[in-house]
Amino acid sequence: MKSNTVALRTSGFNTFIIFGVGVRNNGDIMYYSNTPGSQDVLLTSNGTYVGGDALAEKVRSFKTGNVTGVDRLEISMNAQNIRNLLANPGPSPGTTLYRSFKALKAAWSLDAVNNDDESIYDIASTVTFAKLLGNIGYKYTIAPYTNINFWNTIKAQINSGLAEPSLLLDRVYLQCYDGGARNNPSSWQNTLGMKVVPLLWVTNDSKPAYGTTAAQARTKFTGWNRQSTLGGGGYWNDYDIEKMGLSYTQYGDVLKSLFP
Ligand SMILES: *[C@@H]1O[C@H](CO)[C@@H](O)[C@H](O)[C@H]1NC(C)=O
Ligand SMILES: *[C@@H]1O[C@H](CO)[C@@H](O)[C@H](O)[C@H]1NC(C)=O
Ligand SMILES: CC(=O)N[C@H]1CO[C@H](CO)[C@@H](O)[C@@H]1O
Repeated sequence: MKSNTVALRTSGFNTFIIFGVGVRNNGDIMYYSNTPGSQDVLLTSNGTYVGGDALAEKVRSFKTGNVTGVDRLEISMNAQNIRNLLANPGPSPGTTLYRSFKALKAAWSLDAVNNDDESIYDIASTVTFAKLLGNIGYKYTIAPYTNINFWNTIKAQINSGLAEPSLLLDRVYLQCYDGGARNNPSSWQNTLGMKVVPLLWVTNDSKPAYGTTAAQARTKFTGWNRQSTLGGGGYWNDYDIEKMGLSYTQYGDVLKSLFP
């Protein structure tokens, strides 16, 4: 909500994951601010977009602004309320849940929904929800830090019967910081049978020990990419880049040069 959108879209990145939205117990979607200086915004109400034109314009500008490298926008969410809503009233196109995601996709010109479940891990509802999103036209991605068996199971079920380039679960972003600091992208790639995109945390004052300068990120991505070819690389998160006075261009250049 507060980010420098021009710097973001002109610094070499091709995908943004907007963190984080959540589904309320009635199926409405909320955009949680997570940062000082902005407030939660209700994005959909009873299946209609109510997040405002200014915010929609801002999000759409990532892909449409004059000079941009961005061709993919994702929203990131957890699994709160999904199991209950899929049990009642269910996954049909008439439900508020379905209509909410359809309305938000149109308003924000979204390409994918990212599942950042870090606690619920319910296989059946996760797979059903991914397929619901696929019916609306979204791609589905995950951002695990642990529990590889869960992710491998849902990946197999979500992509069952599908092949490149039509995979529904088409990207894996792997947290390689904080709880996922010991993750090795190569071993996740072996288990999942698909490429992963490791994420590093930029220099920050929240958990400084996990901070990574652009130069350190280059070293890490290079080492992993040598072990087995990665699907790309990425960072958590843009708020820290601005707060810490870091350079989008420096972090973006690392990705452009290693993953052209
Ligand atoms: C919610 O939307 C549906 C479909 O447009 C409509 O039939 C219903 O009246 C709405 N409910 C409320 C409380 O506005
Ligand atoms: C787009 O941006 C470039 C570089 O800043 C500028 O030269 C050009 O005039 C702009 N085009 C439009 C249509 O605004
Ligand atoms: C690796 C790194 O740059 N970590 C930084 C994270 O943020 C804190 C606070 O500014 C720095 O002290 C660390 O050096």
